[in-house]
Amino acid sequence: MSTLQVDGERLLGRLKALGEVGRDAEGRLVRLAATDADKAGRDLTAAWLAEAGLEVMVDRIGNLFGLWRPSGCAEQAALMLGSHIDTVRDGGIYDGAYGVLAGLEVIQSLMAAGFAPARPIMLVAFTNEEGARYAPDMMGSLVYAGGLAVDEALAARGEDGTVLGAELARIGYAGALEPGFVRPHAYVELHIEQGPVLEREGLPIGVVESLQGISWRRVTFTGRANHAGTTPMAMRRDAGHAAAVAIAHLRELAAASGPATVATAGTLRLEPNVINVVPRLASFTVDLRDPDDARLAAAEAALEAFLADLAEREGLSLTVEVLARFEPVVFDEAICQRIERAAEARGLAFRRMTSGAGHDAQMIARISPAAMIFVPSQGGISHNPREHTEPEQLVAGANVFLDVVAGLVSE
Ligand code: HGY
Ligand code: MN
Ligand code: MN
Ligand code: MN
Repeated sequence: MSTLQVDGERLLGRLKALGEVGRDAEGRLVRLAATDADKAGRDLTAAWLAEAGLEVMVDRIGNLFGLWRPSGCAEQAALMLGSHIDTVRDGGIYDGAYGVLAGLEVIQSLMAAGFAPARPIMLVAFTNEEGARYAPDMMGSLVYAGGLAVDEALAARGEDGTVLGAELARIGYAGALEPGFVRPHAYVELHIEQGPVLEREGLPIGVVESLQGISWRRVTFTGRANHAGTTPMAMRRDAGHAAAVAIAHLRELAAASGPATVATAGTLRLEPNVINVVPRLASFTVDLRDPDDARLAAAEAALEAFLADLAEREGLSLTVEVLARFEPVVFDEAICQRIERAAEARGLAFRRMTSGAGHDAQMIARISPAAMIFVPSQGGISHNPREHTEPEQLVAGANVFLDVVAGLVSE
């Protein structure tokens, strides 16, 4: 049994404090990437990193780093711990923030225990993991892993008409470091499950060995605005109607694809969006996911065919923009076994699992061995203010994280 322990009170206190940063007038947590709310969250996190004695750095895509490089480190390649502190609109306080703050807690607990790591430890809060303001999601880690050119990412335009690069400069987080400046020795991410499995099986720890494929599209139908009262139904070119038919079809498309396929239309915009005008334009997003890449590709093809046929039948024009496409990822078996041993040593039951949610680990797995640790989500709820994990579960996860990190920097 490990003698190392995190300071649970400090971790839970910081989670609560960061969870209060970025509340809107209705009290909703909205820390979208590169907004003033994100800046406030970054500033608080950076202050904690500095207080802990870490070297604080920012790269060109705004990834925020805290580096612990004790003198005499035999190795150069750092162990990387990470996640994100941006949130969705009206999100919970644990998604992302838990992994970043537990990473800081692990480093400070190792320092307090007089631990001498053989290699540096680099903590990172990646920019725009959620993709709620700029697509694609997991953007900061994707750029860091070389999957997206930094200048292309900085040019990303949000639905609000802003450009990421200008916003990062405005909030003071447009760093000079080239992303990817350190190739990690390994990467470990601690995260809430955001799903129902661990709670349903009464397990405190999830050993995340894989992550499903993700595909995001923006679909736009364009028809003709017309009077709601004078235009006979057969004469309409109603973009809103087509969007409704397409969104309603997603359930059938997912069912036809396979038991694990999920499909979501999370955003919808009508123009001119007036009660007595037939919509000229309808723009909505489709988020498709499946653990099997071939099945995901087949579902994407089925969606595109359905949309084209619908546009034809309705006399509408159609544009489909692919916003993100990430293949399923298999994480590092050796790190997964370390997580299992650490959970066992603390008497914590666990199971192997795949992640339904996207995470920064899926990007960093492109450049280094990576794996994740999950803790339960109450009711499987996330991306929702009711997101919750019990304090003792949060601390247990952080202690397993501590043991895995201690093991990875001991040789
Ligand atoms: O979409 C996702 O799964 C991630 O939270 N960005
Ligand atoms: Mn997350
Ligand atoms: Mn999320
Ligand atoms: Mn995520």
